Amino acid sequence: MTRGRFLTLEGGEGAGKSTVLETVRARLAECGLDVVVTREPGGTAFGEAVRAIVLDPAHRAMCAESELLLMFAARAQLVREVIEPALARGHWVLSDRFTDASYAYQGGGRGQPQERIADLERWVATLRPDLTLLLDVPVTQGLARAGSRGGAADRIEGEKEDFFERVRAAYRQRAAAEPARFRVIDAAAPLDAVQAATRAAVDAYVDTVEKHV
Ligand code: Z5A
Repeated sequence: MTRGRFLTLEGGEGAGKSTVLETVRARLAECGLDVVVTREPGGTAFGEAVRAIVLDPAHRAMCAESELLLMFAARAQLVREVIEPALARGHWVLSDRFTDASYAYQGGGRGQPQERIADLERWVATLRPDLTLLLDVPVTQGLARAGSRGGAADRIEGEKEDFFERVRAAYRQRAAAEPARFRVIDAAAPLDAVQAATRAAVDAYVDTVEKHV
């Protein structure tokens, strides 16, 4: 059986990942692929419990090291319990965030050294996505969108604008360093244009995979 492929969606606050996730899932299903959708932090009972802890504003005293380790604890569980078994079954896995988010948020945002994150990656989650769609939007625009949804900000959403500027810069650096894996989507555009660009990127990737099987 052919191993499945691993696709991830990344982006800053309010970039539109949750909205576009369904577009990607639907497109893959139209291509006749079995798709498993998941998210980080989360995606397992353990990971969802970790998510509740890391996003809870009551834990404002959480230090950057604890935050980084918790992200990787949830990731280790997700890889073993969900992602690897699904890929082995030949299913395609679509995840709302993965390790790039740790480089962007804990690395760029919190200033954790890249090498420390790379060590954790080598230890618990060597798996690399086959394709990563980065929804890139200017920080003020993304924050305005996220704010318009209403509701209380979680522990990370409550960070200041300069934190999200560093997150965005880290994402863009990663995309520039790995152009074969990343597709950067202009998420500042109207939603129908973002969805069209997303579908085009997914179609092009599925075409290349089909040519090689
Ligand atoms: N995190 C971390 O720090 N380290 C890690 O390793 C990992 C995660 C894995 C939870 O992630 C938090 O965990 C996240 C990073 C951290 N913290 N933050 N901030 P999450 O993905 O669950 O949460 P999120 O980033 O806060 O997602 P979000 O705010 O829900 O953003 P989104 O999913 O990208 O946006 P959306 O809900 O699809 O869209 C926002 C609104 O904008 C909504 O009303 C849409 O209708 C609207 N929208 C979307 N696109 C458009 C366009 N193109 N035009 C106009 N309006 C639009």
